[in-house]
Amino acid sequence: MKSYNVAILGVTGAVGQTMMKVLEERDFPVNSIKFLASERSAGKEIEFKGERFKVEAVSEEAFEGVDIALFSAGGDRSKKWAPVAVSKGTVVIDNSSAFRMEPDVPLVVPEVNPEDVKWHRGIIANPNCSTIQMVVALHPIHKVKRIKRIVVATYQAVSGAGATAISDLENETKAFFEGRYYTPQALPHHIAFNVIPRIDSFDESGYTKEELKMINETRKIMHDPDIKVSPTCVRVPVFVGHSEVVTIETGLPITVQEAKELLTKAPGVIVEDDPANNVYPVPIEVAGKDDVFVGRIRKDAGFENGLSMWIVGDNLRKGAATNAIQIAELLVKYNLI
Ligand code: L14
Repeated sequence: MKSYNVAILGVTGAVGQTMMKVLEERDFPVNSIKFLASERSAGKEIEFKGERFKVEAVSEEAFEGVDIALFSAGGDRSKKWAPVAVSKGTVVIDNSSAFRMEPDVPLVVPEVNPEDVKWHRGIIANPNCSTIQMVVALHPIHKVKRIKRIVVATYQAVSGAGATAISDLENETKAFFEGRYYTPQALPHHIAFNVIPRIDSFDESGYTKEELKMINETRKIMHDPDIKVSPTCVRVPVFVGHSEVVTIETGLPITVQEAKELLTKAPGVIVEDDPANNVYPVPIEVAGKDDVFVGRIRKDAGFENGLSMWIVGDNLRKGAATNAIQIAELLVKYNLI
């Protein structure tokens, strides 16, 4: 079997670490691997498949001979290094928001629009975490019943905002019980025992960039510019796992039974829905898993053809690393590398 030279940029971050784990777990055909990061992290030791590696500082030469590079080092690093990697013949799968809305960059969720990888020109964008888990669950319904409108509120884990946000939640919690106050370093407010209705920065419309990503990326991935999305993105004191309250309005009538059947058959979706026995997904139990979990499926009381549900996914896995590795697997499957 053919195997590939792989690089990970941003390997020391929360998503980079998960990318490494998922490559191992899924036994991606790796011929060689290199771990790249900023000067600051260069020299750190990393273990992959029982072997020790040293993190290298990213440079132009580092991409020589690399078939696939997985990027998760933030938008600025992606803007700087993706064109360099592409000029060396590397295919970049980029987890930042830098290229997602570029018309010549496919934005791919393998359960939804796998064929879009075929028109890549060197860069394939990995969508935003909240968007990925939502479209995995909604696309199977959209295909049959045409979704006209989506109203969504997210409950997003701190790990989406990186290592410093994770330590904010830890340190604030400890400080709280010791009667001290810990000043948040990454998030705009105290997050322990709190919720914050802001993820990423605000724009002049009053929406945050995270919310605008949910609007625009959903349309691009589902190939439907007419879908209306009303998002509110909220940070909650959870370490891993984003949850979403989602209400949809469909063009064709849909029953709860039909929705459950569509979702039970859907790739990458697990229906956990037995309210009488307190069965519905919760982030602590979804963390560490690769599927998207759906529960609380019910007829919506406020829309004519309305359906409401609760969608939970591991933001570091399906929301980032797993989706990126699945894109790499598509490149192999379609013989594109
Ligand atoms: O656009 O702070 O992929 O939780 C997703 C996670 C932006 C930040 C993206 C967070 C990011 C977000």
